[in-house]
Amino acid sequence: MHLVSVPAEPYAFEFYPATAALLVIDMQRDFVEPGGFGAMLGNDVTPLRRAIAPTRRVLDAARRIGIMVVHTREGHRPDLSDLPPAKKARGRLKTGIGDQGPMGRVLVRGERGHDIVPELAPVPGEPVVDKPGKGAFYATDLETILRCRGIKSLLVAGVTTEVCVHTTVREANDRGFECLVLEDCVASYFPEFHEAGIKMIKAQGGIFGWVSSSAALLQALEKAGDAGAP
Ligand code: C5J
Repeated sequence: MHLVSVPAEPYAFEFYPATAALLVIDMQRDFVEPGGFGAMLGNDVTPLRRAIAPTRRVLDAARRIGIMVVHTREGHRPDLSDLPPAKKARGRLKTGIGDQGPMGRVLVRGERGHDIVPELAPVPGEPVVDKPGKGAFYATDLETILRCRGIKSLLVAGVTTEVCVHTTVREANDRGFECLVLEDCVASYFPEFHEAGIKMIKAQGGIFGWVSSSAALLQALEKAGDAGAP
C-alpha cells in the first residue's frame, strides 16, 4: 500500500488509499439542476454544475483504484417528522421544504429533486447517507460507517462550499478525520462565499484541513502507481 502525497495548501496532504474515502456531498438535483430548490431560491446553478465534471473524474479514479466512496443527500422523511420547525419556517418561502416543487416535494426523500444527479449516481456498494441537516455527521451513521472501514482521510467534493461542505468538514475535523477539499469539485452559488470558504479551511496551518485540486489529486494517484490496490 503506497502513501499518496498530494500537493496542497497549506502543505502536502498525505494519505493511504486503503484508509481514505471520497465523500461526495449533496450533489442532488434540488441543488444542482435548473428548476430545483436552489434555482427556486433565485440562484444560478451554473457554478455548481461546473463541479460535476471534475468530481466525475475523481469518482472514476476512486472506483478504479478501490478508494471507498460515500455519497450524502440532504433531505427529510416524507412525513417531515425529522424537519425542525425552525428549518421549515426559515426564509418565509412560498414553496419551501416539503412543498410541491417542479421536481416533486422539495428536499424530501424519494422525490426526483432529492436524487443525486445522474452524472454522479452512486453504484452498488457505495453508501448513501441521508442527512436532515447541513453537516453529514449530524443525526446520521456516517461516523460509524467510516470507523468500521478504518477510514482516516476524507477527499471532499460536493455542494455548497460554505454550507454543507464546510459544516461537514468542520464536523469531520473535530472527529479526527483529515480532510482534503478539492477546490474545483466543490462549489457555491456565491463565488465570494466559495473563495472565503476555501481560504478558511486552509488558513492558520490548515485549521480545518487541506485544499487542492482534482488534477493534483489525480496526478498524485497516478504517480503512486498501483496506489490503493488491496
Ligand atoms: C444548502 C447544501 N446550501 N447542501 N445545502 O442548503 O449546502
